[in-house]
Amino acid sequence: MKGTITYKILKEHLVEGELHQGTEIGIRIDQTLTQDATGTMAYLQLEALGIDRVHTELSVSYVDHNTLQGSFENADDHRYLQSVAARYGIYFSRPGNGICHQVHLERFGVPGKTLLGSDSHTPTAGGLGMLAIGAGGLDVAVAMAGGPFYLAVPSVLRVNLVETLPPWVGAKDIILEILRRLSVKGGVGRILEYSGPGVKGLSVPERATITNMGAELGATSSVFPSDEVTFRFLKAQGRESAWRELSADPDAVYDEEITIDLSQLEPLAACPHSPDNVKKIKEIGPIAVQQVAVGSCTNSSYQDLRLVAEILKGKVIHPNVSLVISPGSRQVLEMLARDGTLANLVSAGARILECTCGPCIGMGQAPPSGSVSVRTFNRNFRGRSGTADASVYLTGPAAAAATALKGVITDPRELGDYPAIPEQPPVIIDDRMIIAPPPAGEPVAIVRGPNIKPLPLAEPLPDRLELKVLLTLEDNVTTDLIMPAGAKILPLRSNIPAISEYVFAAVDENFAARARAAGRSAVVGGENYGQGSSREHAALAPMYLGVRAVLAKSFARIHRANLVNFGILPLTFCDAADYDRIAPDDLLVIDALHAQLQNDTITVLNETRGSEFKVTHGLSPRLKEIVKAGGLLNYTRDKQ
Ligand code: MIC
Ligand code: SF4
Repeated sequence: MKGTITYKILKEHLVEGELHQGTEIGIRIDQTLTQDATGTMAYLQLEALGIDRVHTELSVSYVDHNTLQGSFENADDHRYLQSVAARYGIYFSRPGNGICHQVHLERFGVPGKTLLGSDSHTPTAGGLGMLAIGAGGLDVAVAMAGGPFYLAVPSVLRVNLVETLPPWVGAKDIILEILRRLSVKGGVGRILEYSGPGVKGLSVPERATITNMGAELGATSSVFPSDEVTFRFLKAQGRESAWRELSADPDAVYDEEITIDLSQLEPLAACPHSPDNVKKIKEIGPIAVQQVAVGSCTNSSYQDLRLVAEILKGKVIHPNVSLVISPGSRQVLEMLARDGTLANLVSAGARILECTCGPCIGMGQAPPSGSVSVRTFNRNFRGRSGTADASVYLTGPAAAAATALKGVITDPRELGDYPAIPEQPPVIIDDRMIIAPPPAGEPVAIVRGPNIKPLPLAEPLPDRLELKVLLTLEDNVTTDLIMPAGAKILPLRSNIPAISEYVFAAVDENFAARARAAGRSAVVGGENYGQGSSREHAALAPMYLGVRAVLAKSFARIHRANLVNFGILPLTFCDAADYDRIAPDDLLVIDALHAQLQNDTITVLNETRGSEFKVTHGLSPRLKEIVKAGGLLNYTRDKQ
């Protein structure tokens, strides 16, 4: 990876280990971000770490997910987050100010710096040339406390962009094409580094659409060079002093390479229920649509919404379609409002929502039963919209607007000539909805609502485990399946006992009761177990219910790290065929576990079937100690 942007940034931040692919390194984290749905846990953990003030160059706490206030919980959490931010020296982006990734891009991102965020789409800032990584809240808390972030050195995949995009084809189509080629697990263990002559034609928000959805590939991160386009973006934001040039050396060594000829791309859509189920829109056919949603951290920039408005201008949406728009930030919304674009959207029939994640995480606007929803978002997992039997298609903003007009999934090229988009007005810079922390030493009281319950800790890892198998699951299990989100469950994010009742609820509504009855238990999965969100609740809540091991064919990076952080063993089958030889209710026994952890493989006895099989743990010496201690908090506390 010598000479790549990835290598340069990792090298500048290396504090432990060596840069050899696959080995564990520790890097210094310059900036952190959290959002409210993961933030309450992250800050409870930060409090437990017992520091006085954050050690990062910059830490920002955003409120953008849990913004419907149907009851007191979310509002209480916002107040807790505001007070804890002031207490520890963290900037607080108030509810309404925007989606964390969009605001971070606009106001805080710096090329060449490292950013760790408790949200899987943190790599959005890679569009600015940052090395931005998503992680569990506990890892982010440790980074805020000045600790390194540990990761296995990824391989670097060069994505060579050549030629230019045709009219009506956008950045979303580029990343959908990559998802089509590589699949939702194609990025695991990799950083995607963009280069080639096609890069300069992409604006920073377009680049950010692409790096954002690197999360859907399972990639550790995605990064663009920092060039003149980056400079112009930062200058427009009044932040040109943050710019530095960053590009790969001409003789940079990449581990792999793919080339995308932009001129050959067509409008694409990810079909239900996976972001890699990508087809050309013209081949999907005119399926009737009941909802179109524009926004999310993928496609909610001024540029995206302006395009939608130009397409809708003077027209009105189809009578069977509800069009909802959630702008990415207050900056975007204010610009749209001041230049009249907002009026065009409203007049076309758009329902304007807050500048938040909103429908993307099922926080309102669940589509009707059995309906089709076309969204400019990044995830279309079954049930995530809040409607179990809805079918969600992911497209770019042009296709979404065309679909809203026609009432059926529409290739935007059917609209004729691409609209003339006027020059973007000057960016409105107003940070008054971002509250800077008071100077160090000023007393701040932390305000805790009754929904905030203490953090449960796991017991240290016993030497003998008897585990009842609760579920055997397919490939690509998402964290949305393990720990669902949505308007009803998200307000319980600060209350593990309450939220744990919903673990795997879509698979088995008695899961929590069965887990409690089993005492210690295990879950079995296929490939890429735990893809998607960084929510550590998908590890923490099962741990609270007694799950002590997950056996799978392979794991998604962030979820695997979260399992270890909460004392759950992530075990990989040595022979994938053993997956077929386990059934729910089997009793698995692991003897002399501590000694076995010293070896590469562990022998598991399936007592129910009288058979034995082998698994690997792949844990570094540090991770072994963490899992033995019953998680990272115990481990850190024991070391103090
Ligand atoms: C998501 O898109 O699934 C989320 C909600 O932003 C999550 C974080 C969470 O579950 O709070 C993510 O992507 O990490
Ligand atoms: Fe929010 Fe959706 Fe982005 Fe997650 S993917 S941060 S829920 S907008």
